[in-house]
Amino acid sequence: MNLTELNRVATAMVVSGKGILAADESSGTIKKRFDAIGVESTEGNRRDYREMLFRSKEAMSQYISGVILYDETIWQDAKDGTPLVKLIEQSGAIPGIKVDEGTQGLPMCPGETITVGLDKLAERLKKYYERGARFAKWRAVIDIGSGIPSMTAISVNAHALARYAALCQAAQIVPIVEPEVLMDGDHDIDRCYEVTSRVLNKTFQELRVQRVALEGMVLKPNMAISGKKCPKQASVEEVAEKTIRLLKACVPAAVPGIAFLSGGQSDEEATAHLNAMHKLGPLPWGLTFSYGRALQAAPQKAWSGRPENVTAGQNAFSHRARMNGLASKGEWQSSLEKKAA
Ligand code: 5MM
Repeated sequence: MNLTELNRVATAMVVSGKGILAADESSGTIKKRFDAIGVESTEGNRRDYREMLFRSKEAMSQYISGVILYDETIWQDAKDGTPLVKLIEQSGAIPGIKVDEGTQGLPMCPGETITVGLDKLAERLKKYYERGARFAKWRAVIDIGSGIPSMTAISVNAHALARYAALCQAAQIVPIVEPEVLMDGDHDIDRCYEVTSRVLNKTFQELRVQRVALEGMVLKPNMAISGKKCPKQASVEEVAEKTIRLLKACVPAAVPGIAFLSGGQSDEEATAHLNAMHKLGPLPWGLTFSYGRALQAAPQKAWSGRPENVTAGQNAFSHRARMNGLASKGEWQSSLEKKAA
């Protein structure tokens, strides 16, 4: 393992002014997104959509540091025969790959899941590296509800995240470690804080036990935020203050960067929260976005599967990428959104 190189890639992934495009929707998830805009989820349509994003010159060259791909996408070619991975590289962004294989019910723990995909992972990583991937992603899912999460779910998911991260580093691939505490319930921000704190502490404990080099990884956490169904929604300032307090308490400064998931926040909320956190600096790590829905909802709607809408889709993507790029420096203002509308 070349730790200097892993650290170089991890640092580039979280460089100020840029962030990561999470375009790694599995076939089931992209179908849901396409259903919402009335587009059939065929292999060709999935390729055309992602090619549109990766050919968005402004977004990709100025605001996107890396792209997380799904297995199907990393092997796909653009319409003109150029591998999609090459389009990403040519834009200056780093290609990455989601390597988990989704979740399964966790035995003895009703309502909880374990993320799977460790079998043959070393072999898969080797092929992904040869294809151009320089980082990977694995997402653990922790739900908050009555009596959950159990320590069992937190513990086994942290163990799997660390197993994955160690395998990635051995294959010279930077692991994005994503322990997502879902924001689906009616819990308040303090409950999210408490659960996320337990999850992060356990995750870093496992990472240390399994000798993962913290300098060669990126953390992808949720923010400390109210559950979607909570009657009392925390303000932007409260989310920012509690998230930074939480991360400072749990994430060692040796980690080069943190790139948030959006988790179901609206586009503008996700941007406003990241921006507000940067007002609380200086921070010990790079802090940016690794959004899926909060970057793609607008371009998906603008595109709607029509070739004549490609430019509109690219403009919508470039706008969101620029807004989040500014937020990653604390330079975003809501008036910039209104001007664009
Ligand atoms: C883009 O969505 C990713 C893939 O999800 P599935 O494996 O469930 O299809 C997802 O892991 C994503 O990378 C993160 O959750 C962040 O995306 P959001 O939409 O929460 O910003």
